[in-house]
Amino acid sequence: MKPARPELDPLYRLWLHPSPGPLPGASPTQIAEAEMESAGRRATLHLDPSHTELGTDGFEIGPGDRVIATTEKGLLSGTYRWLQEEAPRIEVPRVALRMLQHWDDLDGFVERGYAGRSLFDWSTLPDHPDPRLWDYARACASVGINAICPTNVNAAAEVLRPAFLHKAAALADLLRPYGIRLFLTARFSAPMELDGLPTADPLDPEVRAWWTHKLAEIYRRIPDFGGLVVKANSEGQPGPQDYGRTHAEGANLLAEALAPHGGRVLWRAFVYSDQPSTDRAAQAYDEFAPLKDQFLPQVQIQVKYGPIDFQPREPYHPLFGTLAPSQAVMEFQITKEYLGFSSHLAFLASLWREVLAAPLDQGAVSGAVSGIVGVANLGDEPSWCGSLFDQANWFAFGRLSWDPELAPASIAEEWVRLTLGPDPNVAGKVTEMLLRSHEAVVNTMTPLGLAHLMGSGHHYGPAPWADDLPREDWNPTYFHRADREGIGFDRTATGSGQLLQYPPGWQARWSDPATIDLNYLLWFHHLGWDHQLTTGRTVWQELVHRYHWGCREVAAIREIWAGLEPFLPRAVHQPALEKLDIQMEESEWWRDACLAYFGSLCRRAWPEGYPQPKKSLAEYRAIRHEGIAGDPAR
Ligand code: GCW
Repeated sequence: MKPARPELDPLYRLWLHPSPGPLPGASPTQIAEAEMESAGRRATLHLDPSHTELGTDGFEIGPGDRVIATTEKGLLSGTYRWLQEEAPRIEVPRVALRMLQHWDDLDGFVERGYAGRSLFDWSTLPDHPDPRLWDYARACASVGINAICPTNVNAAAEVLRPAFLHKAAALADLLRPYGIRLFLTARFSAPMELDGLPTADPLDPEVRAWWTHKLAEIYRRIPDFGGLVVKANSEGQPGPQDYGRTHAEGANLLAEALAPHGGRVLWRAFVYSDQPSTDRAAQAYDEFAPLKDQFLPQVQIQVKYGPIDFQPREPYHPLFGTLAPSQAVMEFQITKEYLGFSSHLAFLASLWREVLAAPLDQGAVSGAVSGIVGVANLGDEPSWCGSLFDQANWFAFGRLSWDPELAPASIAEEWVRLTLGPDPNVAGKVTEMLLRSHEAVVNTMTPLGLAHLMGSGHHYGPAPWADDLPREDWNPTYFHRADREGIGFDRTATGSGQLLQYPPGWQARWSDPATIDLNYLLWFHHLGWDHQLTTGRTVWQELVHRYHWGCREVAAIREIWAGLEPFLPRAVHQPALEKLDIQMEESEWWRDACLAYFGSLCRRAWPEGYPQPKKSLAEYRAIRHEGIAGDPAR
């Protein structure tokens, strides 16, 4: 059920001034005027094509409240930014493609969604778009997002049917004046499913002709269509390997069909073999690195930030910096599938900056990373994101994809000021909460470089003991490799060798357990429980310490928020406090369940000063959950 009047909820407004509402048919300049009108402030807008240094998306905010840009789209971006911060400056995006991808099924279910059902109600399109879509477009545009894909990468072939394209064209028309281009997901077997072709083999002439015609049809309806997003030969999706062809042959099939129209294909590199024999973290690199010279220029390879799967912390994916001359796009997950859904506070700019550091170090975000995409955390709940603090992640995603050098602290400060106001009693404290939050979540779930300890399938809650899934590399036990003697995944040269996929400088940083940043310790190394760390504790003691530290942090963050009650409207303060209460409970559950389990394996003395788990391991193992939000096995 859709909330009747979501706009009446105080969280609906996001970081923005009041909305001017739907503006069908308005030009970007008219939208900018309407936005200023509704904010009650006015700048003068100057379209000046001679300012080529601003590109098509950038702008200058000049003294005397002047916004200057070479395009209307640039003027609108500049207006939104001027409304956020008036100080004179020039802003030009560092990354060309800044895209939200929704994992929304056509029936409204949001895969890994924790904020209700899809914002895209296709039954009302093309004629009666939900007025909320204009507010969605302005929120995206206000943080520099310039592309969206509203359909799930686990794609339905129906997305490419004429009747659906007619609806999609209406959405593209609505988004266009906001400077946002529409992409769609393509199911690789669509020629067979939609038109009965006997094959989807990328080298088959009939298949090639099918895609050529399909793309021509799309561009007739949507002249500025962005392109296609494809998940192929990954987790059961069809793809070129079904016909003995490579990912490059598959991607190039679509690239050729898109080329005459100027579109692009975002081809995902989230692949792992059906018969796991090698380290799962190594597989995407093994598959894609040898193909790097074979992709057509219209292909952008979309790579998750880390080599496994959106874990609370991962080292950056070694495909970044490796794929040239092909282009890489970095994929973030704004929805917190592995970071506590919408009930935990985890400000993700901290995580994203960590994984952007390597490409930034190489001095070339635009070379190593030609685009940044984020899996949206949006749904039809009045708060859009499921909670106040998850709004900060949507904001941070936009800001960081515009400028990957921005410091998490400045993004946090900006969001807090725009969302909660400048009250000095509030601003600094909430900024501090955001900045401490990611590390807290990492430590309550997967400290010391552990990964993928979540409950199977729905990924809710801890299940480090789970070992019964059909694939070895879906099981937490595969990832942590703990037994009586030790814990961790040896990815060094003596182990899986995955570390050798990184450039020498990073190998040096991570190859020695004595010098590695402890945050990546058990990601790359398998160590005995009694191995001594630089902290003065053994591996076992450090694990206990970090789980407890994480929970203390969550408690401290909750306390800060509780203390802000007098300064914030109840309707804003109370729901967020309730979420923090859930986080507190779940963090303790995570800590105690994981320590009960690891403790049962290692059988070492319980470190002094740390309370033992509240329940027995058997009790934690007996906890079952069904009907969890966002679970595709619903
Ligand atoms: O993280 C995993 C999710 C799947 C998702 C997949 C992917 C869309 O559990 O739900 O499928 O990643 O990124 O393709």
